[in-house]
Amino acid sequence: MKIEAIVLREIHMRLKSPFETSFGITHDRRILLVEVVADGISGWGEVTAGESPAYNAETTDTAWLIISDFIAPNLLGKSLLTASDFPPLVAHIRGNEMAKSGMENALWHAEALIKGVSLSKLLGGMTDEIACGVSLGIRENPQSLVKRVQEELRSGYQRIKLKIKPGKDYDFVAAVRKEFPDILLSVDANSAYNLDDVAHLKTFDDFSLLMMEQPLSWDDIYAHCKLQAQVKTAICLDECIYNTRHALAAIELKSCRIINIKLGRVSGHSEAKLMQAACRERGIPVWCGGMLESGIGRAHNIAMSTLPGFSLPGDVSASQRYWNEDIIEPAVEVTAKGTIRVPVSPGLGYTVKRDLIEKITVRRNNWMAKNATT
Ligand code: OSB
Ligand code: MG
Repeated sequence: MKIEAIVLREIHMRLKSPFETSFGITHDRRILLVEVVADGISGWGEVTAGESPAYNAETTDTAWLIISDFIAPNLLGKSLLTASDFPPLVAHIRGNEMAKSGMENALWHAEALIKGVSLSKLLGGMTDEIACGVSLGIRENPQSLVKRVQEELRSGYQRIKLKIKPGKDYDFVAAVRKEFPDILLSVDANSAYNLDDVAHLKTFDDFSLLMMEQPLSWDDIYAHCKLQAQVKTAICLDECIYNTRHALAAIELKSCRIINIKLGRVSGHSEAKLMQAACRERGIPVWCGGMLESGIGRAHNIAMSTLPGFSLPGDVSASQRYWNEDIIEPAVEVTAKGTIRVPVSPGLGYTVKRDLIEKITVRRNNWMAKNATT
């Protein structure tokens, strides 16, 4: 794959309804899309950084800078045998996983198109449909949350995850559990608690939760081992795990019993593949997290979720839960039994709506190799 051109775009998309987590409320997404042209073929990737450095250290703007100053100029004009040749090219850049992931995943998409296979197949995916759950933002009161849960269950979703924060936790989960005693239910605190809250966090053992996601500090694997030893509920790590070394440390310390893999957080498909394999070998289930992605990031998540380690329903759900109009065609749809059918056509299996993307692009950077054909 000869890298002939790279286009970095920022698009703006308004969420159908605001999404509240313990670290803030998101109304509008500022999303970076990476387009890589290799051998005349365009591959697309999405940078999943947030607008502020609240989930992790990256933001839309830091990723713009890292890609523009360090990643794109370094990649342009190079010839890669496969997308998995990309990580060594950016190994000298510390952190900035989401910036790297946007570029790496665009290369995987291009490679799948060039080879004429689906991205799922190229990655080594094994299934033709994936199990879906939803992540529900923090609500005003327990009753309105129960109503939302009811709606999502009617749509077929197989697992409900509730966002929680101090003061909006126990009563909300209790109300949902009382109404739906048998559903797969989990909670996600996005690092809103600390070890002084152990007694409080223990009370969640009442609810037979599938898991409690990232209750403690975003960078503290050790604190989670102290907590996991004292609660029955399985802890799932999200924010703490950037690479397979972190996953192995967390597993060995018994800091968690489940891991959430997000492509952006782990720097792309190559590392995600390694991580799910390492977890699978050790009997640790993984699932695919979400970052309020556009259709491009969503399609990458679907392909990744077909790898054999992904044994629990993920947070990847229908486009129409987020957007009035998604930037891929068809939009991502969920079946009545709460699954997404994995496309079998080459590449992502969805068409990128270039015209719509142009309309919502607010800035762009282009790199063109000197002797490029396109
Ligand atoms: O922790 O999983 C998270 C959204 C933004 C930042 C962090 C998280 C989330 C979600 C939403 O839970 C998942 C989605 O529906 O995309
Ligand atoms: Mg999470």
